[in-house]
Amino acid sequence: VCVLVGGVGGAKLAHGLAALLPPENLAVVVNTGDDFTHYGLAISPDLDTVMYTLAGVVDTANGWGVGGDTAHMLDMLRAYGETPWFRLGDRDLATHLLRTQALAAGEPLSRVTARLARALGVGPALIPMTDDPVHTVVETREWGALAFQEYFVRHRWQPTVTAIHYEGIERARLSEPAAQAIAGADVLVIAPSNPWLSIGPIVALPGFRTVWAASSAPKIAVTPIVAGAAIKGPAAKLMGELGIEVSAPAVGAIYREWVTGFVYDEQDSAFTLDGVETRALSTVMKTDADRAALAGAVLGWAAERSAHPVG
Ligand code: FO1
Repeated sequence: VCVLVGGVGGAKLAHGLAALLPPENLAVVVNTGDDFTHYGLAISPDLDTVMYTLAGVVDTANGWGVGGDTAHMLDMLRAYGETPWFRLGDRDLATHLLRTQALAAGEPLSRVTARLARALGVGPALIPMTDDPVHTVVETREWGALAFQEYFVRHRWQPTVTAIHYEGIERARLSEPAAQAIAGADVLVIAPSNPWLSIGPIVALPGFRTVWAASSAPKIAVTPIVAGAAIKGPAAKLMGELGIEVSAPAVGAIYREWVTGFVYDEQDSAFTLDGVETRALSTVMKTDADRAALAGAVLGWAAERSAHPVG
């Protein structure tokens, strides 16, 4: 199984899949458009969120960072007169130090990511969408162009978004490990991450469309919008600002060209999507059991579809 994920929401479904599958049967392809350099450190928030979640060490209250981490480094920055807006924990810092050192020595992001994940005991393959620099830029009415973390964390995704673009995407390529994971998968899953900020960069990568289209595996996306709202993060607000109806059918229409099946939440009313089967499941994951249940239901549906491939 290969699942495309962004941050916290996607990490939950990846965690559910990891609970059900032998580690060698799961590959997680992660968005790196949120990556940025902060105090000289190479930060990959979505990779770290998925890694810590699959390693069972994530801060469960936030969904990111290391559980029980301390903030002495941040305190020392303040002692120097800094006002740190991006909360880097002391344990989390080790990840950024080693990644920064490896990238500076010329090691590809996919290689250092695999090394760190293995060291933390993560079984499934943790794969960056690309080894090339891609930066999601959010155009806002109030502040102009903002780097992703400036928009998401510093401004708490409150600015009004007028456009989004992925800087560097034309010169980037889907990473080789990601291409192999997609080509080799019996089931392809798009996790309930933000379609524009998390899944968008992955599907926009040169090389993605070809390898995705070449697969005859069931391709199932899970809605990040339930009852007209996002579970977490700016997806609903963003859709409103981009003039898109804030609903599961609207997300389904965006994913239509990429998937064979679309999962919406049982709270929402049934709808059809031409050429794509839709299915109502319980998609809100509050507990680990919810995560495994949703993962199991998605895999179960894929198994049905594999038995009777449509078209
Ligand atoms: N998100 C926040 O809202 N505030 C933070 O201070 C913050 C720090 C942070 C540090 C490391 C890391 O890996 C993630 C962190 N995040 C923080 C989450 C991150 O900005 C977002 O979850 C993703 O980029 C969006 O998917």
